[in-house]
Amino acid sequence: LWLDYKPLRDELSVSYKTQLAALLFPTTDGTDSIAKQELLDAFNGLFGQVPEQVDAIRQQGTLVVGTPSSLPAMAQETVFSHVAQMGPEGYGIYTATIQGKPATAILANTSKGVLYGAYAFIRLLQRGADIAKVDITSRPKVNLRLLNHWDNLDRTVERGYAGFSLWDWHRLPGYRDPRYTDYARANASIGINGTVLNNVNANALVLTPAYLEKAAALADVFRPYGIKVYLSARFSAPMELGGLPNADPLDPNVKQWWKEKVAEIYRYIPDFGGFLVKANSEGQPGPQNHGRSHADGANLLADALKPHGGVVMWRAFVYEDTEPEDRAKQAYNEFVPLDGLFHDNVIVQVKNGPIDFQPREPFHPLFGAMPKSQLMMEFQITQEYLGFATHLVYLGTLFSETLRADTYCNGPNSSVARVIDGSLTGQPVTAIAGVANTGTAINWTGHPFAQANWYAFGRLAWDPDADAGDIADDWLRCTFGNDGPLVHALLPMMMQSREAAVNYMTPLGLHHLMGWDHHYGPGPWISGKPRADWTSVYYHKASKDGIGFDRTASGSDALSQYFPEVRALFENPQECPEEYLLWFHHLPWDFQMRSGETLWEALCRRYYDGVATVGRMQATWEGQKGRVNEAVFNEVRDLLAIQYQEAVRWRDACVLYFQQFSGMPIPDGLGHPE
Ligand code: GCW
Repeated sequence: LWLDYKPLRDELSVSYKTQLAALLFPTTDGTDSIAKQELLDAFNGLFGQVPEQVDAIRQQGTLVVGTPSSLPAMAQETVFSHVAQMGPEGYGIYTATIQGKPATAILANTSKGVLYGAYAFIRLLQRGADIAKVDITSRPKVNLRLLNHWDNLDRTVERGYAGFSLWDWHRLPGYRDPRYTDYARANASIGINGTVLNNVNANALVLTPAYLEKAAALADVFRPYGIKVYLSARFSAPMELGGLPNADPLDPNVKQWWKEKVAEIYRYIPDFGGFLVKANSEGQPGPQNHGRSHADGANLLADALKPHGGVVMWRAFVYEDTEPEDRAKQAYNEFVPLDGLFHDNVIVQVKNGPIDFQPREPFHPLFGAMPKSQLMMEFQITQEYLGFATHLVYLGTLFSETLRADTYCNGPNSSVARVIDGSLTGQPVTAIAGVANTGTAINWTGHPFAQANWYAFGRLAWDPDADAGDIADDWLRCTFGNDGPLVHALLPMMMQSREAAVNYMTPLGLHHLMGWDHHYGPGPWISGKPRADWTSVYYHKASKDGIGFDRTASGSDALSQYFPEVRALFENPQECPEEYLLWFHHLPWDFQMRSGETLWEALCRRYYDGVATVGRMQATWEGQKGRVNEAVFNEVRDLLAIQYQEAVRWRDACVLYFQQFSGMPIPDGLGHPE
């Protein structure tokens, strides 16, 4: 992963050897010890020197690491005044004078902060930064930064493309695979502090003692890395496990069952984080089965967790059993009326967009629309709709696009990031989750570049305003060594990759064109399934008269769920940003685009551009031969070749399918179908 401490250039090594000759780092617990070992390993790998461990600052080249309580003799020094701004997880890295001598310091309030600071410092070294003048104070803007594993108890992973589940339930709790430690280390290095172990399509068995004991073993491994364990709870568990006749959230026996179950969980896992729940969605049981609301259901579990300090993450990814009028409206319709009814340890977990992790969606209208409730973000790191672990698609840009989108819920500058980090609403619990892309694959994520998506998620969870390009730059340097020309070539490739995928799959705001059920290749022709909203024709609505989903007042009016400024942005097809055009509008094939092209021409051009970009990505990668490990080079080269073929297939399938309605020729000069 990005923690491969490859030797740096000689000049850098020489200066780091002098600047970091000694280490003053009194350890107080397991977390501190991990931080110290990580620093020693990194120094050894990066510049081949293990610092002398000292208990007083020397004249030159001392790195001081700790907290006011682990370094009491220094706590009055000026540099320690920064600690007040760091909170429980933040850290600072400074070039400072301590006890009258020059030093470098990594400071925090807690050993967890020290661990994060150590990883941040290592990152500086991996980048070859000048550490003679460092002044960094950083604290996470979001409290709970979680991975959601859609891992089943039989080790299959729903929408997982990187092998089987990392959790070897069969051999747990007795055998603790060293990979659990590696997993924790990787997550801690990017600030992830929680993990939901099992699939939201939950098996109630995970709540039985046999599995709780196994989950507790994982929690023990993760704890010193600052990572808490959470579980997905099946709402009907009181019936399945407890033999109760129903799971009605207002039934005293059901309440009692959850209360006891939660107390039992905390006996196994004293710092258990809480539950994630998918209820009344895609066939999962929930409070509506008993005539109750999502708020009743969430509060039932929240009340049971409350005395122990746990939270409930209640998903807003719901859609009705009946045929929807527009699925994009369902979550908002069901949840907005419940605003203010959720107890204070409930967070409503909202997907980034209103449909389902498509290559591009506008932000979900729930962000900003429930000011009296706590809302959190759910991104999908695993590439369910973005070419699995076969296509190279950097998602930092996708995540960032949503986080930066302005909801206007409090006037301008009310970005989605400001909603979920609590700065607009003041919500005390803030959280962000990413559906994990990890598995037993030897490189963790299947595609070597899919590691960057895990990495980018963690970094953006810590700081939703961070720049996706800077993050990719860090990832490249940490992963492939601090190789300037390589970064110069690969950074633009990564930054264009998501737009390329949008273009060869679903350009101009199209969505849900993928093949039935597997969600991999193209399937714009998909129709006649059990639900209309599980088809493609429902979403693109292509016919002789045009293409696109009218979500304005003349159509489903989903647009009215947004604040007026956002509505104004999208309402008029002449002004609507082209990336969202067919998301909100149904337009004739000869509609005039701002470029002067017809809609049909623009659509074709995007499809052809998408393919051409993948061709350029292949050429860029070829240029890195000899600069990256040969096995990784070959794997990425071969995967890009598959991606190219499949981009062609997406393009040709979609263009030819839509052409039967447009009846227009493929414009000249776009290239030829292969
Ligand atoms: O994206 C869809 C997936 C389902 C998933 C569901 C959800 C876990 O196709 O596999 O189920 O969303 O998010 O609940």
